[in-house]
Amino acid sequence: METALYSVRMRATLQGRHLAGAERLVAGSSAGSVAVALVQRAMNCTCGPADEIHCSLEQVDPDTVRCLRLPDLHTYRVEDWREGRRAARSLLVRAGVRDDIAAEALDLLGEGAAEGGGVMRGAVLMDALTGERLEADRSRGVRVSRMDLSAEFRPELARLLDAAGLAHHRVMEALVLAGKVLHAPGLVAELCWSDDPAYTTGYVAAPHGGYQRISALKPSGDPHGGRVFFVNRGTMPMAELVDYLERAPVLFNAVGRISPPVQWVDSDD
Ligand code: WAQ
Ligand code: MG
Repeated sequence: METALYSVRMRATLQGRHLAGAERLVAGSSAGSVAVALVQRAMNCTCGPADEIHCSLEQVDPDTVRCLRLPDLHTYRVEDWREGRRAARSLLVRAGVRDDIAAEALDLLGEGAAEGGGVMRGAVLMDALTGERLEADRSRGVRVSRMDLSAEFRPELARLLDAAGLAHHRVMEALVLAGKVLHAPGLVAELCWSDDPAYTTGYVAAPHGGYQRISALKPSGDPHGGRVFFVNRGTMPMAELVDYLERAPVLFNAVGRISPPVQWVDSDD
């Protein structure tokens, strides 16, 4: 690759409370318009408008970019958020998270994982076997950035998601974020649902399971949400893992399999 790339990051707050954030990795020629679009999104936020918006652009050496393939996408339909959380718990256990730790993590996101019960700007980093929280700052958490779809691949993925009835921008963004997270060494699983009160679908991502959507992980109207990255602490120093998540540039240029939705069935395996 010969063109310069820019990491574009936006975060917006209202009275100090996290409202929205976004991260892109784009060619210099489109960095300006992408930055404007992210700032506009923060201004139009349904729970806003924000009273403080930070947008930063940083050049990234194109020779350091890894090109990767997106995970397979699955969708499980559940009756309600309670069944959704049971589904998430079993998918986390399947991925290698201890059962009681999975349950604790679900409660933690449900209550608000930041100090004082608010929504964190980034993710909780949790030991998959002890439940210990490893992130340095419990309000900021670990913020994954420097990942995106390649410019050539973006329209193709948009078409495929659209055909699958998944045109919402949240799906594409979460798929890209989970794609980067799943390539982190020592990463066992990711649990996520949005802090947007109107968006109840969430997911469990895992290296073998892929991006596993669950139609409801919280009741409609609930403003809590967040992410938990479960890690196997023996695999690599945590500082290196965090450095990969926050700094290593990754572009996706290939799609995984997109499966049609299926009903979740509880099982005891
Ligand atoms: N790095 C780490 N954590 C993040 C990041 C990031 N770049 N961005 C957001 N978070 C955390 C933060 O705590 C947010 O409060 C929380 O995740 C939720 O962020 O397939 O929209 O942007 O239908 O609200 C998932 C399902 C949607 C999509 C997730 O998350 C689908 C979503 P949001
Ligand atoms: Mg949000």
